[in-house]
Amino acid sequence: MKDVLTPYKRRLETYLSALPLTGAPEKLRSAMRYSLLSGGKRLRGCLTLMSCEMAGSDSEAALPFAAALEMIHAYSLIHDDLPAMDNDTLRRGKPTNHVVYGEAMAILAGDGLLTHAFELIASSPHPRAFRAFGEIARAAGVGGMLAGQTLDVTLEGTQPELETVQAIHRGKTAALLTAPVTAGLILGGASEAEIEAGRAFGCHLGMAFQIVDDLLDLEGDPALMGKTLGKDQAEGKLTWPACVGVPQAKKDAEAHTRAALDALSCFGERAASIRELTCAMLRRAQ
Ligand code: GRG
Repeated sequence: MKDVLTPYKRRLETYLSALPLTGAPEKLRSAMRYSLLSGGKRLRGCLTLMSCEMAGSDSEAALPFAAALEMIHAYSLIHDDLPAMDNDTLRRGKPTNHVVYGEAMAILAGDGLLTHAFELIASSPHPRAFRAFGEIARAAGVGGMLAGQTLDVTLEGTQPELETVQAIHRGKTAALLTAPVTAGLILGGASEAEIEAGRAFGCHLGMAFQIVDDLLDLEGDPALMGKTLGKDQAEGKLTWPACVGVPQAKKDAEAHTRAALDALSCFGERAASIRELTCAMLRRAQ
């Protein structure tokens, strides 16, 4: 996964570290930068750039959108780690935002990253910026990531049903892995049929990604994952393996990966890097 992501990740890291976060008081700026620049695979940002290129365009103008998706992702992780949510103290191998800056500042840092993401893309002069903006806002919003998270926190401890877990994974995870693809394709000038193929791809990729995440919580290496593992089971989280068992969950992750690859067929050779990434994501250990 590292090899295919490295050139995109490098450009993204440079762009993110140089963001001025204009107007933010020093404490808020520091808390925002702490989580934004704490590593991570940068999948959402890289997928934005790669999808723009898959549409046949240069990805430079997609950089603010890639950065915005990483900012929204960082916000979701900060809030997800809060005592009122998952109450985690370790993320990407480092103390979580609220452990370092306190709960109030962590909430503000999350809010700051979310709103600044939209400030950033609102200033893009790209002719299709507004449509890409909509894709990202819907994915992060009440019918996307927040819907999944709401089900996740309200149904914790209930009997796992596959349909419910599907809805949680689709909202909580797949939405924010689909938006980079559709936004990148829109910015790159893809056709409507290609954008819809990208949507199907992103949705299957996101499902496979979260099923693997559920499996890693059971079988992964905490040092590689950089967070406390085993909490899903202990806290009665509605996960894929809790519903269907570990062997079937592995088969389902493979099936979603195959469906994701199939959805890319209309892109031919232009999808070579994204295909490689998709296969690597199934085998990931972190
Ligand atoms: C608004 C109060 C409030 C909270 C929002 C929306 C939300 C809380 C949380 C989102 C849910 C969430 C964190 C889903 C998990 C998705 C997931 C598997 C994240 C980890 O992604 P990776 O592995 O992380 O790409 P890295 O560290 O590599 O960036």
